[in-house]
Amino acid sequence: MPPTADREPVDVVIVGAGLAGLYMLHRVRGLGLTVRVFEAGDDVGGTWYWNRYPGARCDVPSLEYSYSFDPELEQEWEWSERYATQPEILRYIEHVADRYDLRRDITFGTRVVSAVRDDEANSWRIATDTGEQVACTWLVTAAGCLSAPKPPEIPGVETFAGPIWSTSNWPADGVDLTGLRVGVVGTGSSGIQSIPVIAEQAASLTVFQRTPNYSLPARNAPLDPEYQREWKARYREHRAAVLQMRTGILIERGTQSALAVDPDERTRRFEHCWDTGLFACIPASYPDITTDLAANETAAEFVRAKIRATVRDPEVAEALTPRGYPFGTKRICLDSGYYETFNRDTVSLVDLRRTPIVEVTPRGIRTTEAEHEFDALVFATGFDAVTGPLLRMGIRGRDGVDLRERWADGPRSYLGLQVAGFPNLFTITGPGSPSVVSNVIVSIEQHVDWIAECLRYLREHDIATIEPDLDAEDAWVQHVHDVAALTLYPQAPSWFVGANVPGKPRVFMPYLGGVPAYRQRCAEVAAAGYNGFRLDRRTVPA
Ligand code: N01
Repeated sequence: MPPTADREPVDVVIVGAGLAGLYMLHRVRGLGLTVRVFEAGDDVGGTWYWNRYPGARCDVPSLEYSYSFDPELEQEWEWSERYATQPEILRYIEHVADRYDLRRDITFGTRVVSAVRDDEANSWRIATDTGEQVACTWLVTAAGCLSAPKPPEIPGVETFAGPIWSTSNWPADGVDLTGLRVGVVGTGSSGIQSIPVIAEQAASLTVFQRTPNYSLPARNAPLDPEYQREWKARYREHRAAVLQMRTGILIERGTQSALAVDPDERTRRFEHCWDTGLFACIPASYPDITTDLAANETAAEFVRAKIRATVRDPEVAEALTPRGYPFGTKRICLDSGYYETFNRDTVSLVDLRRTPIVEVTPRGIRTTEAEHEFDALVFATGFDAVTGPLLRMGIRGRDGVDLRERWADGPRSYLGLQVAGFPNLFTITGPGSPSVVSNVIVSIEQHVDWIAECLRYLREHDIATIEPDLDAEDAWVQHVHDVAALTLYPQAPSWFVGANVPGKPRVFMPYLGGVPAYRQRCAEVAAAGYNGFRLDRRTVPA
C-alpha cells in the first residue's frame, strides 16, 4: 500500500534545490501551480552546496555557466573570475533564491525516500526521511547527475584514527590542513582540483592514483571588468551562439581530420588550445578526435608530452601519464597547477596499478607494498552518476514497479525526460539527455522550459497523465546507444558508462547527439502535440 498523504496535496513536487530545482520552482510558480520542493541540504545550491573542497571551481566559463532566463539577472550579477570558485557560485545561487523569493516553497534538510505512483488517484505519494508525506500530480526530479557519492569501497575505512573528509561532502566551515600529513584517494576532477591547494597547506601530501586522467591547464584569472561589460552588452547574441554549440559551450570547431593536416599545424592548434584553458578546445579542434583512435592518439600524445615536460621526475611523470583509453572519453579535467604539484618535495604519488590499496588502517593506508601513515584522509572517489540520484529515491511507478527493476539493465527513457510506466514523472537532465556531456546549466534550462510548457499544455488540454509510448522510448534508447557507438566514448571505463560502480550495468548514459540537435528534437516533439508520448484525458474518479 502506498503511504497516505498527511499534508495538502500539491500540483507539483520538485526534488532538489540546486540550479535545476530552483529554476523549475520559478517556472512552476509562473504557471500558477501549487508546489513543494524537498532538498536534502540545509540551503539551496545542490552540487555547489555539498562540494566545498579546497580548489572547487567550475570548469565552464562563469559568463556561460549562469542562468539565461532573465536578462536583468544576468546583467546585475558580476563574476569575479573567469572560472568561478564554489563559494562564488553558491553566492550566485543564493542570490537567485533571494531575488525570486524561492525559499518559502522549499523544505530543507529533507530527503525524499519514496515516491509511489497511485494510479487510481492519479497522483504521486511522496515520503521523506523526516516522516513527511505529501501527494502531488506531477513529480519533477531535479536531483542532479553527480549528487550520489560513491563509497570508497576500501576495507577498514572505519578504523582510521584521524579525520576523513570527502570532497563531495566537505565541512561548510572548511578544514585546516596546516601541518598535517594528508592522503588523498582519487584523481578525477575533484581530486585534481583539490590536490594543488591541499599541497600548499599540508605538511605532506600523498596522492593515491588508480587511473591517470587527462588534465589541461585552466588558465583561470580575474575577469577583466571591461571584458565582462562588453560580454554583457552582447549577452543575447552570446546565449544564442551557445545554443548552436554541440556542448553548449562557446568553442571554435574544426572541420578537418586530425590526420589530414600537417603535424606541425596540428601541434600549433593543440598549443593554442593548451593556452586557451577551455577543456572542450582540443576535442573540438578536429571532429575525428572523438571518433577515430588514430586521430585521438595525436591529442593524447600531445597531452602526454606536456606531462613529461612539466613533471621533473620521469618515473612520476610516467605514472601520471594516461594510457589505455582514448583522450576525452573520461571527463577531461581542468586544473590549476596539478602536474606542477608533483614537483614539490612534500608531495608523493602512489601508483595503485602497481601497488593496489589493501586496506585503511588506524594509522593510514596500506598498499601491497607499504603502510603510509597520515593524520587525515581525503576521499575524492566520485559518484554513482546520472542514475544513482534517481535510484536512491525509492521511485515506484504503475503497478508498484520499482525504477530499479525497470532500469536493471541500464536506464531507459524517452528523451531523458520521462520513463514509460512512470506517468507524470519528469527527470531534469535524466539519462538519455545531453546533461553531463554539455554545459549542464544550458541543458537544465532547456529541460525546465520544456517541462513547464508541457505542464501548461496538459492543463490547457485537460490532460490527466503523460507518459512515453514504449515504442518511442525503445527507439530513443537505441538512438542514444547508436550515437554513442559512433564515438570512442564507450571505450573508456568511465562513470559515463557506470564503470566506477561495482555491479552497475555498462551503458553509456548521456546523449551525445549534441545540444542543437537534441533541442530541435524536443521542440519538434512538443510542437507535434507531444509525439511519442501518451496523453490521457481520463477523468480522475471522485
Ligand atoms: O569523480 P571521478 P570526481 N580506490 O569519478 C578514484 C564533475 N566535477 O568527483 O578512475 C582508489 O571522476 C577513481 O579511480 P578510477 C565532473 O564531471 C566537475 O573527481 O575509477 N581510487 C578516480 O580517480 C567529474 O568528471 C568539477 O580508476 C578510487 C576518482 O577516484 C565528475 O564531477 C569538479 C577508488 C574519482 O573520480 C566526477 O568527478 C569536480 C578506490 N576504491 C567534479 N574509487 C568542475 O570542475 C574511486 N577511485 C565543475
